[in-house]
Amino acid sequence: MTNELQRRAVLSGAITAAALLHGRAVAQAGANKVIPGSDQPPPVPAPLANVAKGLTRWEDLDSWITPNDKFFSIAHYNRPLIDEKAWRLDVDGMVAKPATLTLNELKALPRHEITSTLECSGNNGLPFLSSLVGNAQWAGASLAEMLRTAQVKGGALEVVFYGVDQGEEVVRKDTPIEAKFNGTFARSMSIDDAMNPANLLCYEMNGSPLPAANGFPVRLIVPGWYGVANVKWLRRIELRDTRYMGRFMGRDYVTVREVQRDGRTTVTETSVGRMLLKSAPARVTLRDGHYQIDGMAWGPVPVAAVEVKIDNGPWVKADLDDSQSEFAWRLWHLDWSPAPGEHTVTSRAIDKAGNSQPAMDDPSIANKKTYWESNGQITRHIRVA
Ligand SMILES: Nc1nc2c(c(=O)[nH]1)N[C@H]1C(S)=C(S)[C@@H](COP(=O)(O)O)O[C@H]1N2
Ligand SMILES: [Mo]
Repeated sequence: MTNELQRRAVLSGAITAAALLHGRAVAQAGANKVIPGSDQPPPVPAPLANVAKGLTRWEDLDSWITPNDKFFSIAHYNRPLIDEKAWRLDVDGMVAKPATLTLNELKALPRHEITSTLECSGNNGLPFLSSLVGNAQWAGASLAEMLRTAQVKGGALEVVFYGVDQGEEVVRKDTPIEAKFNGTFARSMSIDDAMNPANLLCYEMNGSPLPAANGFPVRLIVPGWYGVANVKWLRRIELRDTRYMGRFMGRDYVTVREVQRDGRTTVTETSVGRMLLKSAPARVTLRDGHYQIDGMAWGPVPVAAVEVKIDNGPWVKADLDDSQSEFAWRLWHLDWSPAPGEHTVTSRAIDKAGNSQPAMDDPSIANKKTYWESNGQITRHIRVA
């Protein structure tokens, strides 16, 4: 965290003293030796290199707040560069008071801040998709207040959020009824979900205007939901009385799982929505002969505990940082005295209700046919000299 950011964080009171202390611990860690995992992911294959960018090594995710220059970005179509003076946000459809807002008008609305963790639901779903997660302090206008001002009409069912970015889509490809069209990145939510007071029409990330890659000038922040719900380069908010079934609701980011029902195997196909309970061992450091494992844990509800398994040993409780905020990840640490050689380090998060992050062979992971929502336990490989 930069000094400027720390100063702002202190001023805004949004980051706890413990988090700053941790920041200091990391800053002092210059003398620490980071032992990089011997399991670094392969590079993102060329056709996807523009889709997934800025994948930070787990070892470099070493602070509670992920700085903007270390934050990953995902773009399924183009990466628009928007002129903030020309930018407008339309609020229309089933509302009594449709509106078009400029950036200054949006910024003039009451400002809200939230620190929340954003994870791409593809994270850890494929070998090259790794560390697609970060934690930032977001600021913007309240979506719920905006919707109340627009006066949603009775009978409205969903809110659709459209980005500026577009690309060619094909339905029934290579058949006589193939249809091509120009698709727009969009996601929908129920009105209930959209009215969550935590949701932001966000224009600021860690005290700076949103970077272009993360949605400049305005994006949606939906704390507790997977990345895909957090529409960037926001252009339009539409209220509808029918379900929106665009690519990112109905065809892509659809998790297919085999489930047992009455002794038979059936399949569920569900749109990626709320984040799942997850944790990761991020790095191992060596200082004055002492090893420490650092990681983070996050989920749809606050994480209550993290346990770590070394090789095939027992699960051991890690120390949780008290850098907490309802929707933000928690940092955790474990002292370690390894023998020289190759080791595995596995972590699992546990929530307040006692639910545990599933093992990779748990049916919820093993019987999943698509790669999204891969919240199975992550095992890192570490070679100790
Ligand atoms: N307009 C638009 N919004 C988008 C996307 C996109 O391609 N276009 N990708 C989504 C996905 S899949 C993720 S994981 C998050 C990533 O947010 P970030 O790029 O700020 O890290 O943005 C979401 N919002
Ligand atoms: Mo994503």
